[in-house]
Amino acid sequence: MAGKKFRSGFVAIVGSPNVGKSTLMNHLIGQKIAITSGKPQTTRNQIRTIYTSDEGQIIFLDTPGIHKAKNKLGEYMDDVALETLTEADLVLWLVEPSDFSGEGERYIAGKLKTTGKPVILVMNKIDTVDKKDLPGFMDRYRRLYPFDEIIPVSALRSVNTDSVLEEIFRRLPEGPKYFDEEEVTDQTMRQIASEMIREKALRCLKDEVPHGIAVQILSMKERQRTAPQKNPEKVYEDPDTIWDIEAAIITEKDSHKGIIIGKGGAMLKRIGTGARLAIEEMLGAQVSLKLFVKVRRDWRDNPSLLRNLGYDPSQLK
Ligand SMILES: Nc1nc2c(ncn2[C@@H]2O[C@H](COP(=O)(O)OP(=O)(O)OP(=O)(O)O)[C@@H](O)[C@H]2O)c(=O)[nH]1
Ligand SMILES: [Mg+2]
Repeated sequence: MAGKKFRSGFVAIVGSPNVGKSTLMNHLIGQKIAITSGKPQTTRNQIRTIYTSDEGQIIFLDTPGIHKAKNKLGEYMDDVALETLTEADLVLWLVEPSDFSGEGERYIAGKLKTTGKPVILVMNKIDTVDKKDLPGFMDRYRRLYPFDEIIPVSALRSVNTDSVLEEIFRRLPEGPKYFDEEEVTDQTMRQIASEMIREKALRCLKDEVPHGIAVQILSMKERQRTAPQKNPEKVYEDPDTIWDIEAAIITEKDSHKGIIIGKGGAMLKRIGTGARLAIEEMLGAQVSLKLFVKVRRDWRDNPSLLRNLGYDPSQLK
């Protein structure tokens, strides 16, 4: 009997900010690679992750939420998302369950039309609405665009997410295994560590402060443990290694610097502890994390600072 065809391809995940793109991608690959938060504009760059099974290989391309940009960083983020469409064999367009499709949705639909790529509409967060409203919401979107498929899911509660994988595989061409199956992402440990610090800052800080921050890893080095563990009850995969990480949280305003540090340093400590635990989990080893706060006025509009922080327009095609 002939074996089943191996299918592979690139799948872009696009949509408005905060609809759950990164949550869905992490869930589908079964690992947390992209950071997530309840605040819009969490993802700032394209993040590739790789899902490999007997059936085939999917390279997911998570993107920043498409929005009305207010600064160069925002423009860069929109460009990243739109550029990603050109790389994809298939597009997952994520929306929230509602019958409201506004200006943002029409804009995205227009862009998708020009690519001519197959598009699956994923209606996420269905745990937040009454089931009986879903057919109406889906009909409304069906009229907006000729989707190949519409799939209602809840990424957070793992509802119907397997059918996303099934429907993707049904549409991918026969193809090679582009990456080794142990390979899960294109992100370096340094990038993930930096993002984990930003995630904790996003989650701990309020209002406009988190949008104006960036994280820069100043150094990240491993060394051999020489003294016994101070907290012997904690079990690390690699107990003999300690990672020393120094990172700066960049902010735009002096007033924000004060908020990030907090009373007696309490906020920075909270961000640092949360980030350290997440990085320890990722590295499977003890981490010593030193965090600083630096003010760089208008970094979000400063091309050379943007480049320095990894938001490089010249990397786009
Ligand atoms: N109730 C519910 N919340 C969800 C679901 N999926 C994601 N969320 C939440 O929605 C928020 C945004 O999730 P993200 O994954 O960061 O959204 P995103 O689309 O990647 O956002 P950007 O990167 O800012 O464009 C987080 O608080 C998630 O926990 C879901 O299925 N149900
Ligand atoms: Mg995201």
